[in-house]
Amino acid sequence: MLDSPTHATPNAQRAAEKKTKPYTVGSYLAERLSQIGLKHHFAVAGDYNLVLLDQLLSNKALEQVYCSNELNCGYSAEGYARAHGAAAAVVTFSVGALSAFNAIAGAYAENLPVILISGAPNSNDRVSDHLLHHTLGTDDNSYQLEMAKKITCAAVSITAATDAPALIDHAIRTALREKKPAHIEIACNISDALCAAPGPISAVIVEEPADPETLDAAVEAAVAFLRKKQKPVMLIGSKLRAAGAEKEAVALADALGCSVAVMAAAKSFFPEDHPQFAGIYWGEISTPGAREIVDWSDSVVCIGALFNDYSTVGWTAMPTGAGVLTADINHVHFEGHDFSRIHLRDFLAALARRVEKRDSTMVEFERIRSERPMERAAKPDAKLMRAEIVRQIRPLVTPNTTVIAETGDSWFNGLQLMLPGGARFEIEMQWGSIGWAVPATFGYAVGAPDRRLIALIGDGSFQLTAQEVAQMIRRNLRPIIFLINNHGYTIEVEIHDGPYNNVKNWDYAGLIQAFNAEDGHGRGLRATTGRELAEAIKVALANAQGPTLIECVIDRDDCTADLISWGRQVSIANGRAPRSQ
Ligand code: DPX
Ligand code: MG
Repeated sequence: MLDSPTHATPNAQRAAEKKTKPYTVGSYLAERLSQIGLKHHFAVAGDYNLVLLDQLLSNKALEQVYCSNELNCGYSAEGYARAHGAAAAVVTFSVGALSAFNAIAGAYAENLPVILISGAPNSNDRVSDHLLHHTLGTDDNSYQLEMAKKITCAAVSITAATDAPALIDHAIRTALREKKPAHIEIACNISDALCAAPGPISAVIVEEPADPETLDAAVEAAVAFLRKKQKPVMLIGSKLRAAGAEKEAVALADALGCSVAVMAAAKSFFPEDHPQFAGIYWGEISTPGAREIVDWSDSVVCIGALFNDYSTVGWTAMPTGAGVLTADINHVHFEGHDFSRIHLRDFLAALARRVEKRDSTMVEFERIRSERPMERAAKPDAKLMRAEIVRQIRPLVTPNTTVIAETGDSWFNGLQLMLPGGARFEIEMQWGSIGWAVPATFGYAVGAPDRRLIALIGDGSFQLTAQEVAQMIRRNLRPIIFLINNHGYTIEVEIHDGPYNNVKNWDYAGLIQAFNAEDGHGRGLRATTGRELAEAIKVALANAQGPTLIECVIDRDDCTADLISWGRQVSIANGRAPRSQ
């Protein structure tokens, strides 16, 4: 994990090699990626990046992992960054990079430092009027860089070896600091050109400087704010992980003793087995008691929270007013105060040392808490239903499990799973691009090979990026994919239905056989009853050599109650009439 960087190469032999070995632009980049803790990079070949790929291969601490297309390559890197803290994807110019951009924009929205590296035309062609392949057919090839600037925190183009070290360091440094993607374009004739050797990595892993005086003032003001409150709750949002502040949030919870609710996109960022965990706050579809306790409170400490139309259930549920203290990655504001240039981690830790106990929301939550009724076991040969799928997945979630939930009703199914301490949950809720989950699961599995991965993916989403199951097979990775085949885009059905929400059926189990070809060990199974599902799960758990896909066949409208309620509110929000001028 990058959180505890390996700071790569502390052995004397490599240090000595570094002094003597000549560096090229490509091997410099590889060394930097390795120094920041990466063990893999994802790649799709193309003539503009072949020499670069050779250079990256020359670094034995970094393994090259191949993807079926560049969109999947971007998502795979995004998934790896979730498991490992950061990631890199290497693609070819334009036809490759533009496909990857969807995933890179997703990494921006999801606060993940993914470095997109693209081969680029020969530097001589930059300043000539030559027309080049894989381009728009005009003589201006700057469009890729210009587009990348909109969806990354740093985008650089390297056309001279002497510029490479500074530009590469700038891109990587900015991505790590801001937890956002960066873009590095390298002219194809520059990748193997000699350049300076990398200096100490401490020049690259540099945090935004914080201001200790502002931190003191912010903590002082927050202590005074909380002293006046009797009933605070904490609300954990998805930016908590990007801020590297999960432990500090627990410390603050322990000190305050109040109820702690999480937002859906932050599931698993606060331990669900913590005694103060009060469930998921998500407006009318909150877990039982979570909305009530937030509504009952007199102050909400929002930590890394991100409120959008989805997370507020169509703008129907969002803590507002004088009782809200907003603590963001580098910024805290509340009740007439606004403090920037501080780190959330430091703020939470210092606040935890200073606050007085305020546990009345916990006392009240104990009174009102109720558990959602658990699904009752279905008759073994009854037609398979969604609730039975969730019931059978529950016991699979161990402390070593990561659940990956694709956009669709899989979000709501996944959110219903209870996580024992150590279990993780991944959701791409801000970007919400269907097709994310298969390659993100692949990338996550590469980054965390010892974890059990359970992916919940709808039929419509699966069809976008199904090929990456073949890469799981290629590397003998063992995720279990529950492919929920409800024959359509059910989430859209519940928002607004029409013929466009029907999906062409596939033989999903048969597809795995096709991906296996002559040497794969993937298993594809189809379950239409609870008994078949239980049997398929046994096969999955016994499959030690490859992924298992279990197609779970259910009715088109067999969805969570949460999706129905949420879909209705989102539909109302989408349908608001234009304001008259
Ligand atoms: C769309 C969505 O089958 O899941 O559970 O049946 O809804 P459910 P499926 O995977 O269908 C997904 C579908 C079409 N969203 O319901 S959520 C619009 C959309 C998107 N991303 C991209 N294109 C379209 N979210 C890339
Ligand atoms: Mg579906």
